[in-house]
Amino acid sequence: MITVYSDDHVLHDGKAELHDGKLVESFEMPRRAALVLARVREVGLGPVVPPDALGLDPVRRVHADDFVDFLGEAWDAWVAEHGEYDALPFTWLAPGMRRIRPEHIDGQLGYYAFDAGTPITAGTFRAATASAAVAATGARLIAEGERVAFALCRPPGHHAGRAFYGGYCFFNNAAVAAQALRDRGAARVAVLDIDYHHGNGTQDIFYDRGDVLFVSLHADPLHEYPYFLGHADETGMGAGEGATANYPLPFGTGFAAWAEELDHALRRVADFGAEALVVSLGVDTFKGDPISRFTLDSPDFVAIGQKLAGLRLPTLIVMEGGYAVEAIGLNAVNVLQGFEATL
Ligand code: SP5
Ligand code: ZN
Repeated sequence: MITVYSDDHVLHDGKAELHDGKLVESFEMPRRAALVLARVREVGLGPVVPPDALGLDPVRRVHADDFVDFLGEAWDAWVAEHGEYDALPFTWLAPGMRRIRPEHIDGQLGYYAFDAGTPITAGTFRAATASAAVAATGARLIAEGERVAFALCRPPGHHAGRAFYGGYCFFNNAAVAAQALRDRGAARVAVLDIDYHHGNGTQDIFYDRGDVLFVSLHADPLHEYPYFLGHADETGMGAGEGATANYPLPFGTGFAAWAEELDHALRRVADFGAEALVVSLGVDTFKGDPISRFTLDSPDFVAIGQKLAGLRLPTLIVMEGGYAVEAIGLNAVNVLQGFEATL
């Protein structure tokens, strides 16, 4: 299996996030991708290739121009106002306020962000652009005939919507890949999101589209971040009616119950008639994850890979979350090895 990877991810290195009322060290850190890459090499998964030089073209296919431009300019605007310390928003729109884009950077951060856990740093824009290119390059490999590929994206993407960022995500790598597959001729594409958290950004991007199915298994938003999307009654709108499916699950969900829901989700993907599959792979469903409350164990990730391969679709696996850093390489690559063993 080919892995697409860029060293540029290290340029995004947030210092802190607001967590339980305190500013704590960011859970999302460069070591995550380094350890996944190290495990890819350790098991001899296959070649590791750099992304194509794509710039922002694949990003602009799924994100609003003003949002992309904002991320490109935010760091300089922030530094001019406050100096070289990570940019975090402190205020947001409440209902009844007006969605007019502020001219001050502090207001713009609240306008485009939806949490206080996603710092913008000096290299964030370059890292996020490279991460999206990793996903788009993976999509090209699939479109050119690879049965499966791994996009080792960092920063992750599934919380980033058409015109918002948050949840450690800036550009939506999985959405970029799904759109790239559409643009390269796949009539119908499915995105299956198995990160612990709901992929609210991906759902936002494809909610009114019938050509891209979004299916997600995640902790129930009544109890877990991102709280305001991911309920079972969200099924799409307009041309996209019926092309979104959410499977919210309770705290404490273990592999047996989780896998049963995965089987339902896989059936949805098969019934949709997708020509290609994008998997948003978060391994924050792991029992040792510091911010999550499912109890999957490392060998379970092999079984997940086997189940994914059972769809027999050209598949791009895109890295999302996973914060038990010492186990992230084992868990993520277990999925890839399980997939490959089933080919
Ligand atoms: C890509 C991805 O996995 N993003 C996740 C972002 C989660 N950020 C907020 C986490 C809040 C966790 N709250 C746990 C409360 C424990 N006391
Ligand atoms: Zn997550």
